[in-house]
Amino acid sequence: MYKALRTSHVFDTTLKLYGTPFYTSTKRVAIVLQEKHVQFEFITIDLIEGENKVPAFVAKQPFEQVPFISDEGFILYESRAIGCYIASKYGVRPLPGPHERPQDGCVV
Ligand SMILES: N[C@@H](CCC(=O)N[C@@H](CS)C(=O)NCC(=O)O)C(=O)O
Repeated sequence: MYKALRTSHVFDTTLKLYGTPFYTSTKRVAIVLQEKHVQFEFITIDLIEGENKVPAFVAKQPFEQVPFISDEGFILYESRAIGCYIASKYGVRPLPGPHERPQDGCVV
């Protein structure tokens, strides 16, 4: 019972990358994640099948594009902004800047 209660309060904190393999902007994000040694789950979105048009996707990414990330509930799109965020949050030497929170420095 105790274990069940505890596990029901465990949230999945793995960073998720939603993208389409072989697309440049998706690869850009994956490369930064690899370079910064960030574990992530890759969720393939089939653009040909229109998986970016379904309500569950649009609720997360209203412009219906990949890539985007979900990091502990924080959703960010635009591959260059994502790269900046990852480098700021997970880099050994974070990027310099006036922002205290990584997400504040990535507004596009
Ligand atoms: N500037 C964006 C470009 C994103 C983009 O153009 N994504 C394309 C695939 S590479 C897409 O999702 N297209 C689907 C659509 O627009 O319906 C970025 O760098 O992330």
